[in-house]
Amino acid sequence: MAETKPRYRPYTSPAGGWGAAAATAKVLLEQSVVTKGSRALLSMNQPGGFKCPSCAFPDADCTKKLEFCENGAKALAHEATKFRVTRDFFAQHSVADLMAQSDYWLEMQGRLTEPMRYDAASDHYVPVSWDEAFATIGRHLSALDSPHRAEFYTSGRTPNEAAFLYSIFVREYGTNNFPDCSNMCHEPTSRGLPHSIGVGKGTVVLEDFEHAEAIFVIGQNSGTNAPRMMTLLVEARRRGVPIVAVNPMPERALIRFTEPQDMVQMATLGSTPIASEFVHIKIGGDLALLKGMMRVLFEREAAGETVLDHEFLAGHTVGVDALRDDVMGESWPDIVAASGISEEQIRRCADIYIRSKATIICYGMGITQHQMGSQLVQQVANLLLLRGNFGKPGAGISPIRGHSNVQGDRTVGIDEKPSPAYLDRVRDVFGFDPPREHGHHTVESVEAMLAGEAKVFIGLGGNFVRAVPDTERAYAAMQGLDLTVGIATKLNRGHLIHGREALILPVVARSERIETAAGEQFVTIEDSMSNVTASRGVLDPASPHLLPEVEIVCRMAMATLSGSKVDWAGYIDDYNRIRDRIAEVYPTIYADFGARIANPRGFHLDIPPRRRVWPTPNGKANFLLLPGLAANAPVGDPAMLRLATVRSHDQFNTTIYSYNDRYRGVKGDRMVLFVNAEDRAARDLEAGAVVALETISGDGIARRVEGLTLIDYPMSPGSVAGYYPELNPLLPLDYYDRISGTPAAKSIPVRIVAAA
Ligand SMILES: Nc1nc2c(c(=O)[nH]1)N[C@H]1C(S)=C(S)[C@@H](COP(=O)(O)OP(=O)(O)OC[C@H]3O[C@@H](n4cnc5c(=O)[nH]c(N)nc54)[C@H](O)[C@@H]3O)O[C@H]1N2
Ligand SMILES: Nc1nc2c(c(=O)[nH]1)N[C@H]1C(S)=C(S)[C@@H](COP(=O)(O)OP(=O)(O)OC[C@H]3O[C@@H](n4cnc5c(=O)[nH]c(N)nc54)[C@H](O)[C@@H]3O)O[C@H]1N2
Ligand SMILES: [Mo]
Repeated sequence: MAETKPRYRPYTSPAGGWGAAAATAKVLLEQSVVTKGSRALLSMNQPGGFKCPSCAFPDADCTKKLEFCENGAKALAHEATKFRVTRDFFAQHSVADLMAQSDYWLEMQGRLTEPMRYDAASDHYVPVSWDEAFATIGRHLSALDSPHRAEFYTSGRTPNEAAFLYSIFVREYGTNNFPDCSNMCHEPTSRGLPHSIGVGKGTVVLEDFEHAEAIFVIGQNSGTNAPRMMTLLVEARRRGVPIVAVNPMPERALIRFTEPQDMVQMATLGSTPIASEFVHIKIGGDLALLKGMMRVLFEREAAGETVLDHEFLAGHTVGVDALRDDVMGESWPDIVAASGISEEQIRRCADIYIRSKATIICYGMGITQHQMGSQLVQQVANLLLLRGNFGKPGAGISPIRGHSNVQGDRTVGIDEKPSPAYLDRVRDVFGFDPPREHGHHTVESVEAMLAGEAKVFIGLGGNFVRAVPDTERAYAAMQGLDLTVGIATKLNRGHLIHGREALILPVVARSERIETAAGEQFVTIEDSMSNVTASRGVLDPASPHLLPEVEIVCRMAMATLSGSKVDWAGYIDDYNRIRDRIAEVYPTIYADFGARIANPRGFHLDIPPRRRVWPTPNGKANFLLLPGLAANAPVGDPAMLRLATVRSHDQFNTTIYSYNDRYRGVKGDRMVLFVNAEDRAARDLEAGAVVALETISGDGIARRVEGLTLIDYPMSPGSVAGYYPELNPLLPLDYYDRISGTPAAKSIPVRIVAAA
C-alpha cells in the first residue's frame, strides 16, 4: 500500500529550512497546480484573501511579510488539486471496490464535483439533483418519531456563517445533538478552563509572544501541526527567552529549526536551537510534572523566598491553600516516578518559570487527550495563576487549537450543552423555543447509533468514522443508520461506510469564490487566539455544481422545517444578514459584527481574563484540585505500554498526504510503532520486527491492530506512539474524559503481541 519502499532512518537536520521549501514544491507538482497553487498561496492569509484551510494558528501581522508554511501549502494544494471525482469515477468503482482502497488513494482522487446518492441495487453512488438530495434529507428528518434520533456533526473547517445557521436549523428542528470535532480535540479546554478562569479559550494573543520571558510548549508538535508558531519560537529564542518543550517524543522542530522566512539562515544552512530545556515526559506524566513545579514554588515560599504573586493571589483568586496542601502532599519520589523526570530537571523548569516575569504555556493534544484531560488543563491554569500570569503582556494560557475554525464553530453555537442564557437569546432573536435538554457529544452519538436509537447522521465536513474511537464499532454504528449525509470537498471513508440511504454533497472550498445572486460573499473564521477575520476565496470552484455550505444548510432546513420561523431563503444570498443575526444572538462579543469585520485585520473577541476579569460564578479565578498524580486510570498489567496516537508530518487528520514523516525519519510507511530500544529489548523483540498491538481494557471487547513495524525511537520509557487514524481501532469508545467527552487518544493501554 505504501508509495515507496519503507525506510526508517533517524533525521538529524534541523526542521523547516530547504526540506520544507522542497516539500511545498513537491506537493504543488503532485496535485498539478504549480501555477494556480502558487498564485493562490499569495492570497492566503492576506487582507482580502482567504484564511488558510489548515490549522487554527493566527497569522502574523499581515503587513510584516508573506508567511510561508509548508503544511498550509499542502492543505491548499490538495484543495486546489486538478484531480476530480466525477460521476464516471463512481460509475467505474463500486463502493465495495472503493472500500478496498487506502485513505491516501481516496484522497488522491481529487475534488468531488456533483451531489451523489447511494444506489443499493448496484452498490454504486449515482448522480442525484440537489433538489432531490434535500428532499431526501427532509423526508428522513420529518419521519423520525423524535428529533433526538438524528446526529448533526460539525468539523472545524466550517465557517462561522454556516455553523451558526446549522446550529439554528438543528435547534429549530428540536435537538441539541451536536457531536463535533472539538469533542475529540480541545473540548477539555472548552469545558475545563471556564471553571478556572471563566472562559474556555486561550488568553494569549500573538503580540504576547514578543513580551514573554519564558514559553512552555506541552504536548504539542508545533513544527508539524502549527508551523506558523515556529516563527514566534525562533524569534523568542533569538531574544534569549527560554523555551521548555515537554513531550514523550523529541519532536525535531522543537529541538532545532531553520526558519524558511529567514533568507540568511536559508542561504547559510543555519538553524536555531529551539528548546532550551527538553522534558522527556512519560505519556500522561504531565500532571506529576506540573505538581512538581508547583511544589518547588511552595517549597521556596516556605523557605522565605517570594516566588508567588501574592497581590494577584489575594485580589483575584480562590483556593490557593487547598492547592498547596494537595501539592505538598505529593512526595518527590512519587512525582519523579509518575513523570519520569528527575527532581533536578523539575527544579530547573520551576526555576525558569520563577525567573520569568511573564510566561506563556502552550499545549496541544498531549494534554487534552487523556482521561483527566479537562483537569490537566486546570492544573496548567493553576501553575500560571500562582505567579499572576494572566492579564499582563507576555503571559497567559495558549491552547493550540486544531481545525482552522473549530473555535469559531463553538463560539457561534455548535454546542451540545448550550447555556440557558444563549438559548433565551436564540428564542428572542428567532421566535422559536429551542430544546433545553442537553444533546450528544461525539462519543454519545456513536453510542446512540450502536444502541439503535440514532437513525440519521449528517456530517457538515469531516470524516467522522475515521476520526472517532473504536473504528470497527464505529463502522457498525454508521451502517445501522437509515440515512448518512456527507457534506464534503473530498471523497473519504465516511462516504463508504454509510447507512441504508446515503448522500455525498460537494461544497465550495475555503480557497474558492462564493458567488450568490447578491454578488460575491465572504465568510468569517475565528482563530486559536480569538481573532475573527474575513475569508474570501480567490479560485474558481472545482466544479460548477458545487454549493456553498451556507446554502446547503439553508436548503436542508427549508426541506425539513415546515412553518419555520426563520427566513432561510433570505440567508442564502446575503451573508451580511447572517452576521447581523450572529450579532443579535451574541450582543457582547459580536456587537457591530458587520462594521467591525470591514477592518481588513479583523477584530479580537473579548477575553475578560486578559483584563483580569473572571466570568466565573464567584467572580474569581479558581484553583481547582486533581488529587493524585495519574492523568489516566492505572492499569495493573506489567506488560502495559501507553500508546499515543499522533499525526505524521504528511497528514491533516484523516487526510493522508503521503506515507512519509520526514522529521521522524520514516519514509513510505504509516504502519509503524515508535518504541524505545529498552522497552523493545525487554520484550525480546528486534528493531524492524512486525508485531501486533492489543488494547488492555476491561470491557470484554478484543481490539487488535496487525502489521506494525517496530522502530527504535527515543520515546520516554513505557511510552509508544503510532499514527492516527490507523490505530483508532485500539481506542475504546468509552475511554474518554468524563468532563469533556474527549477520547483519551494519547494514553491507550496496550501490549505488544506476536503478529498473526
Ligand atoms: N499539518 C497538520 N496540521 C494540523 C493537523 C494535522 O493533522 N496536520 N491537525 C490539526 C488539529 S485538528 C489539531 S487538534 C492539531 C493537533 O496538533 P498537536 O496537538 O500537535 O497533535 P498531535 O500530533 O496529535 O500530538 C501532539 C504531541 O503530543 C505529544 N504527546 C503524546 N502524549 C503526550 C503526553 O502524555 N504528554 C505530553 N506532554 N505530550 C504528549 C506527542 O508526542 C505529539 O508531539 O493540529 C492541527 N494542525
Ligand atoms: N486516535 C486519534 N483520533 C483522533 C485524534 C487523535 O489525535 N488520535 N484527533 C482528533 C481530532 S483533534 C480531531 S479535530 C478529529 C478530526 O476529525 P474530522 O474533522 O472529522 O476529520 P478531518 O480528517 O479533518 O476531515 C477531513 C474531511 O473533511 C472534508 N473537508 C475538508 N475541507 C472541507 C470544507 O471546507 N468543507 C467541508 N464541508 N468539508 C471539508 C473533506 O472531505 C475531508 O475528507 O479527529 C480526532 N480523532
Ligand atoms: Mo483537532
